[in-house]
Amino acid sequence: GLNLTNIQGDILIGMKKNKELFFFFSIVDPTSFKSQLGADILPLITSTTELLAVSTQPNTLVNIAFSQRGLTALGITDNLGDSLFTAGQLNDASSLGDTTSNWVSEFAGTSIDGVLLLASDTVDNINNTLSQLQSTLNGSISEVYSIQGQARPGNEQGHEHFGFMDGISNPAIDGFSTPLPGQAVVAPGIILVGEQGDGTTRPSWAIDGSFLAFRQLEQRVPEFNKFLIDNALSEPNLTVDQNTELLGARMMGRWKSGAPVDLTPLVDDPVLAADPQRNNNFNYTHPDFNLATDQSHCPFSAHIRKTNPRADIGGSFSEHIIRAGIPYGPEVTDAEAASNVSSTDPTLERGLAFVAYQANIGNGFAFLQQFWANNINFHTSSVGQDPIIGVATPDGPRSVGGLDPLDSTRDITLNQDFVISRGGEYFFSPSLSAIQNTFSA
Ligand code: N7H
Repeated sequence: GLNLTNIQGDILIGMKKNKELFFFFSIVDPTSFKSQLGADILPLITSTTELLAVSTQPNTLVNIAFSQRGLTALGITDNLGDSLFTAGQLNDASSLGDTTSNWVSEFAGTSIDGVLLLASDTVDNINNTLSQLQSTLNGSISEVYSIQGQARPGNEQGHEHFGFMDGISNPAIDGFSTPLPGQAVVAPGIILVGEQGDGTTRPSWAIDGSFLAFRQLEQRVPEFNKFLIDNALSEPNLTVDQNTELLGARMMGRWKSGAPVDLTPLVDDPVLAADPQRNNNFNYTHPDFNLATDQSHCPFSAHIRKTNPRADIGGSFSEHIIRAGIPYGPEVTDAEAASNVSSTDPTLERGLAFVAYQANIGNGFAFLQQFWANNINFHTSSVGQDPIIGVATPDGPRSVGGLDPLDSTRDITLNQDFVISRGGEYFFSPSLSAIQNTFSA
């Protein structure tokens, strides 16, 4: 079995708190930082074992990860064997389809050495732990940038800013978690470096670490809502509101409740959505159904089908990630809702603080974004990009096929992108023993 006391908690099961702070830092004094990391910070790092039992969870959960720049600052010269990590995310921006003028300057700069992830039920708890860490570190690191993530309020808890329930589908790790019906099962080495299934040569200390792909993904919610209204579908037995919801559900592959359109194509089913035995138990095949041509249940371009094509590509493949993101930013204001336009006030920016773990970034997050979501010919010629996370090319607006169940040959043109990358960074989340023996030594 896996050494769960050695693996940082966020990787396999997610910290899953209502508040999470991403504190991006630069290392100012490597020598002091190293001794503080081993002596004072390491005891605060939450392992998978601690996270698994509510009774052993501290008030504030803490994880830490380092960029290549951070490794270099600490004098760690071993090659981790992941070229995208080594080069940093800014060098990957054009492959990902990003417009770097949209990047926040701190991600486009070169001073981020690492990130602290602090998660808790309250922002007060997080701030107390952060003050404690900062007084311990006594100036050996400095803040470059931070993002305060928070679950949405009330009934929207667990839903991202477009309104869809998130966090339903992640792969199960072979030998660690019992798969729910329909859940993909992957070898541990797809997520954890150095474990069975990781085909790359790594320094021995890197075992049980994982690469963390962080992305600040802005969501233009009023514009998304307006687009759904303007392009509402025309299923005969549905109301205009239901046809509006249907378009969003087909773009996502799930209803806002989380119910998969593959199982309930024309009406939402909140009971199905809430049932973990059923809400992920589909693979786009149906009896007497042509998997290669039939989009009546789920469009080929739907976000969840693009990013996890299940039986479309044979059901067993290694391009999987574990997602552990959280929304950031406030709710849509009345003024934004009335104008159908996102405010330019930076304090009103909202989106997803996206976190993906994998043992190989080029086979994980970057693969899903570049070769599946952004690729108009995946998994079938000319289906168009992922309508949620695809990116318009300079040639103009993009169109997406298969969204209209009454006419699957019809393309719907997206007048703009509703998710805008504000950049990010690639990090390595080391095991607790590596923090002790390699990062602190
Ligand atoms: Fe996506 N969303 O809320 O709209 N995502 N995602 N994602 N996503 C998923 O099944 C969303 C993004 C994946 O196993 C759901 O748990 C938003 C990126 C994968 O069937 C919802 C953004 C990448 C899955 C969203 C965003 C992915 C998935 C359904 C950006 C990778 C699992 C809930 C702002 C490159 C698919 C669920 C499966 C599911 C949303 C980004 C990947 C609702 C808003 C960048 C692999």
